[in-house]
Amino acid sequence: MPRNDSRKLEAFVKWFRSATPFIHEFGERTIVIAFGGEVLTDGEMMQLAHDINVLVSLEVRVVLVHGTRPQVEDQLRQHGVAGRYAEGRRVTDLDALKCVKEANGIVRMEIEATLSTELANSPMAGADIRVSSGNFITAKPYGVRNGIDFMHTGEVRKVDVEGINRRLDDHEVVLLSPIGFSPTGDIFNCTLEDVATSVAIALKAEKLIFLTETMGATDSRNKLISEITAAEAQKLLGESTQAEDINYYLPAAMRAVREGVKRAHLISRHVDGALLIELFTHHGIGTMVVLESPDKLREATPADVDGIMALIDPLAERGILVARSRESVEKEIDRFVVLAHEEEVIGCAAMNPYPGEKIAELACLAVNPFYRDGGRGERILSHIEKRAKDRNFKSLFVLSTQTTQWFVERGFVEADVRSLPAERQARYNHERKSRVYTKQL
Ligand code: 1C4
Repeated sequence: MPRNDSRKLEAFVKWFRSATPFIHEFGERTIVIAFGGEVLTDGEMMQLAHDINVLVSLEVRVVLVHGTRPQVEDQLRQHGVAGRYAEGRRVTDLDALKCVKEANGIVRMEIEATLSTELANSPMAGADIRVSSGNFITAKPYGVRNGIDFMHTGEVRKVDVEGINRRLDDHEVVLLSPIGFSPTGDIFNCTLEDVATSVAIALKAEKLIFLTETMGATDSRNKLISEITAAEAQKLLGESTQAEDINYYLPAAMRAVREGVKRAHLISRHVDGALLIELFTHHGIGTMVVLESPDKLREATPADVDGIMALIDPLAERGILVARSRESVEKEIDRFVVLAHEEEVIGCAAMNPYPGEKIAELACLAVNPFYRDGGRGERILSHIEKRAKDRNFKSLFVLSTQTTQWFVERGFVEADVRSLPAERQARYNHERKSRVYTKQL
């Protein structure tokens, strides 16, 4: 076998095994996936169907909620009806309602057709997905707001949980349109995010996933945020500019996690396989919204020594960290803090005090490679800075060979070895030639 192929196979086996915990986690759980009508107009429905097929084959209970905005716009144009929006919602008069009904019929049929594909030599071979739709959503009128009568625009009033669960128990995929019915027989045009969120909450779903135009929510430097709590997201919306659809989906995700959905995700609809990457890899691809961060920063205990060693040994081997014996870590465990992700140690650092000089050293800083670039390193650093400040230290220093820039970007300035406490100077390894950086607190 050519060497390249054997490498690819090794990577495949490694990936498949690493996905096993996620497969265990999601089997028989409910996942609600919401996507705009653009997925169909842009020809992305088949790739989404491939991912849905994988989930169904793993016995995930899948609920799909589709949008129809481009299709409704198309119907309005064809029928010469002027579309009206207020407060970010469509005002649905009787003419618009006709277009909404036609658009929903078209979209639903196209999705059902795509999910029915079973072509040999394609990922859909032998798929046999059964799709179920129905009057699962009861809606009420959005009403008259600020003098605007929204007419047939509605809001979700009730979700037929039992009806949906019966279909899911029968291993069917439930497909919902952004439409609700009233006990008086009226039809209401609802928003995709309202239907998806209400359904995810009512079903106590494991996950609510929105497929978005961009990669997800971004911070003030326009960098993707991979994980955010509902409270942080609230603050972010007040302080930053997000892509248009994120302004709808992020509040919906916040509402979902505040009302019992475990996690909500915003992931790009343009990346082939985004759904699988988000669900079956450690790092994911988009923004995950949680009620509380599963990462807990806390003082280390002797039970964390194994986790710390697993984290720092590979870095010491590469010369990034100084090698430490298990015994030395055990002995100095009360100097360490750890960042634990549901009991797994994914980050650590130690603070070595020099009380005579009122100076402290930040040492042994590491974050598990799977969890990097999510602000965790900075969180640990801030914690150590606070710890040092609380103990009346004047400054914090670090020794580093390969991470100098990271500290400079966080307010550290280069200093001379001679500025270190005498005791630390005596232990300075002149062969290693680490550079010294310091920060006033
Ligand atoms: N240089 C510059 N930037 C870097 C970087 C590096 N080596 N590594 C990551 N970054 C950037 C990323 O590109 C990203 O940039 P962006 O996209 O935000 O512009 C940003 O940092 C990510 O920051 P974050 O807050 O999300 O941080 P995390 O990724 O969660 O964690 C660590 C950052 C540096 C902690 C992480 O990359 C890591 O674990 N790296 C390997 C270990 C490491 O380098 N630790 C710091 C060692 S210096 C040693 C000891 O043993 O006591 C050596 C002592 C001696 O004598 O030499 C220390 C302190 O532990 N000293």
